[in-house]
Amino acid sequence: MRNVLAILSTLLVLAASAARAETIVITVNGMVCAFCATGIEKSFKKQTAVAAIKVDLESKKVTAQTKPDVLLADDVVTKLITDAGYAVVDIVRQP
Ligand SMILES: [Cu+2]
Repeated sequence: MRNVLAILSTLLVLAASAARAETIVITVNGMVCAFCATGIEKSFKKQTAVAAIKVDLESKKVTAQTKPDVLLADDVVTKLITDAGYAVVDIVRQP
């Protein structure tokens, strides 16, 4: 019984420490055309943490999907957008 409890608690700790993939929704000001979208997509795709990237000009939203166990920090996201010439309005993370 003691062994079972030990195994169960180990499993719980492992599950809690494994970082899941995240969806990061970034609201961006200044994107107006397909070239803006492509430029942003390219700079995000260069990041090893990014699994997928989608730019929606109408809603001004850039949606980045991260890989599991890697972090794409807010300051990195902000730098990618500002270096491309646009302004970050908001960053929302979804599990
Ligand atoms: Cu443009």
